[in-house]
Amino acid sequence: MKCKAAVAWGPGQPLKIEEVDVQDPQAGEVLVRMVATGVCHTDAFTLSGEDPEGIFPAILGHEGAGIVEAVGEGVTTLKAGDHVIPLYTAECGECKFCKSGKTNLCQAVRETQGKGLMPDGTSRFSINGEPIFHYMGTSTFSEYSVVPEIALAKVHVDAPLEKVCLLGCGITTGIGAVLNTAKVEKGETVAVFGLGGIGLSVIQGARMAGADRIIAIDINESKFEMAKQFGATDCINPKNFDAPIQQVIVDMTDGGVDYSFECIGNVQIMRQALECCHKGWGESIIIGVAGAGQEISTRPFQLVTGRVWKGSAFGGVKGRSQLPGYVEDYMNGKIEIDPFVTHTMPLEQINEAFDLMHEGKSIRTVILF
Ligand code: NAD
Ligand code: AHE
Ligand code: ZN
Ligand code: ZN
Repeated sequence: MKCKAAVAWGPGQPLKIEEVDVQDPQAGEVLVRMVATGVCHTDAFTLSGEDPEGIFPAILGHEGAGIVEAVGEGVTTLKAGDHVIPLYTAECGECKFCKSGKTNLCQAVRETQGKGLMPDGTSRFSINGEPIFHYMGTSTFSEYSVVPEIALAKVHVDAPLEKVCLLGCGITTGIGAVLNTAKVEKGETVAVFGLGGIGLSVIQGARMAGADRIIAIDINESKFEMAKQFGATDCINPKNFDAPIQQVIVDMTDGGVDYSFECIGNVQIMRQALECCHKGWGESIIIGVAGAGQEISTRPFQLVTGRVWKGSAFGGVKGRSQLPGYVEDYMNGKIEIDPFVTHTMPLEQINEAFDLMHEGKSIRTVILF
């Protein structure tokens, strides 16, 4: 079949709307008609050329929701008409990682996914016979995408796909990092660096966990109002202080926070986030994604004296088994999504969504197909 997709032809170039050929789903694969997709900073990161795994030409997008159009041979858990969220972290249930009980990082299709290919080593997308690469196994910036069965979460048929698409990455990542990775407890103190879709979701998660004090940090003060709405108790701009921000936070909190979260992708801020943690027990969770060649550093003494550095991917959430519950938590009012959708637009305007993000004017733009 043919459909419309936004193609990334090369690093730093605007996406171009093209008619692409989409091959039928093969064994174990599913054809999804996309209904909506968010635009996450990671899409911009890969488009910038900073992603060591970034390959072009590709169809980006990994925060989508859609409806199963057709299934390939041997697919048993999904059928045409099912409502689904594509997962960049699959869940096969059988690999060493899935069985470990220690991680959500299923590796069943990760290797080919990182090469922009389906598990059989080929692409389902082409233009004039030339392959176009998949992205994160999801390629949601396309009217139709082919996704492995094990990388689709079946969600409640009544859930509004133009909202729950954001559970395909940003909101789940933030809430999950608090509840699964950090395991924040009632009464604890949290610092959140970066107040985009991820940081605001961390704040939402921290409030759900019952954190007492939630310190929100950003250099764009227009983000503070929404941070407060989600539960931030203090909003600070590092530019307003002479002292390093980690020192400011340590002074504000009688020795440091119990947990901090880096939601920017800046290795200098990752250091600040670690060093604002309380001696003896404070944990810092890295969520932001940093470019090729970037490395983190701190004095080892920071760790010797009990601070802990951790990372979190997709909030530690196992997509097939746990994401349907997140969707239901949205439907029953436990998770907020609507305020995150600051803009909606058709696929043709997708480059404006990237502009809004870079200008700091959006939290999430949702592309409606
Ligand atoms: P975003 O662009 O919407 O938000 C980033 C925020 O950081 C903005 O509010 C910006 O003003 C702020 N910021 C930038 N530089 C700053 C600085 N020096 N000090 C303080 N604040 C600063 O991005 P997003 O979509 O929320 O994504 C955030 C990061 O999380 C990105 O690196 C993204 O790639 C990553 N991410 C990781 C995962 C994961 O599973 N680990 C999932 C989704 C996104
Ligand atoms: N490809 C990059 C790393 C990108 C990255 O860390 N991705 C996160 C999700 S970001 C979603 O917005 C992730 O889940 N990582 C785990 C994984 O298996 O990719 C690089 O540096 O090579
Ligand atoms: Zn993302
Ligand atoms: Zn697995």
